[in-house]
Amino acid sequence: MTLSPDQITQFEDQGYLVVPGALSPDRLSQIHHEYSRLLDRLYAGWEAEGRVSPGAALDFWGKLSAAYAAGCDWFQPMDCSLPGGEITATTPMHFGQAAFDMITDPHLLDIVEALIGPEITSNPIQHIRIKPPQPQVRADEARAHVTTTDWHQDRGVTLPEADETPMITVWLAITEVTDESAPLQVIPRAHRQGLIEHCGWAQTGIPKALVPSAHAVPLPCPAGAAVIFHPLTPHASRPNTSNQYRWSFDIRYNRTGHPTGRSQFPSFVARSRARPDQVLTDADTWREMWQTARSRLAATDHIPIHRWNTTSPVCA
Ligand SMILES: O=C(O)CCC(=O)C(=O)O
Ligand SMILES: [Fe+2]
Repeated sequence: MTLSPDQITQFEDQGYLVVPGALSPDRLSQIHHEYSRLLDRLYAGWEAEGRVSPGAALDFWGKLSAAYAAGCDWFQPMDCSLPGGEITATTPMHFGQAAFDMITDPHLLDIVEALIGPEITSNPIQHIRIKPPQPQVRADEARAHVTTTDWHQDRGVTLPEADETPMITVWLAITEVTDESAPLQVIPRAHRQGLIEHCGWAQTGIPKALVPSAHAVPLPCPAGAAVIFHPLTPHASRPNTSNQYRWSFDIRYNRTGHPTGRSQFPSFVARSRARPDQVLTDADTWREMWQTARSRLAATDHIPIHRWNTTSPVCA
């Protein structure tokens, strides 16, 4: 699957593009299977510790809900990244075969190639997001991976060294996303206006006064769709007012040889015409790269993941 000239023009003009069917039904079922097995293992551990009631009768969603209500965190153990905050030698994370196969899916890479060329690095800024129906979300929940996401540009969550890096975000709907189930929303064409000031609040975000949110467009989409957007496109997510979970991944790619903006985390070459021998094809190596980074980062001072603070007048 590659992009048509019209799709490329839409991306360049509007700063985003929705591509239904970017992930095949097989790919989606591999993801469901891998993460169900992972959650089964996590849940069995919490059950053994007496923190949750027996889960034998619960499906994936039932286990997520029961664990969340019991205060057991599944987000970080399922995330394909280390946290932006404190990292220890045992911070949980997940780098499995299905996640690797999704990131290196040739159909996705064809789409990416149409936008940034054939020398493609898998950028380490990547997350799973699993958003429960809003009434289940704790009032003090601030993580943009579990509750609503504040307005931001992805360039606002990378370090300035990557400001010139050709890079795109690929947001992938694993479940169907409706108008009610926390669709991503974007501001078309705003990527042409450059980097907007952000504040380093609980979530890194653009102050309300600087977001032209009257122009926001929600992007409901079927499972398997990709929303591709420019690093300067302001985006946010709506609350999940449906009674279904909303599950997505957001992964990023940059042109090889340019800074990723989070160099303390490992990146890898996902495609190369110039140096095909450099392409990583092995999920185990990918996992080991993150384990090595975790050991190194657990032993060093915290490295900030963005440039903002809260002392700017716009953050007041
Ligand atoms: O899915 C969300 O809530 C936000 C996603 C996001 O910020 C991103 O994909 O860059
Ligand atoms: Fe984002």
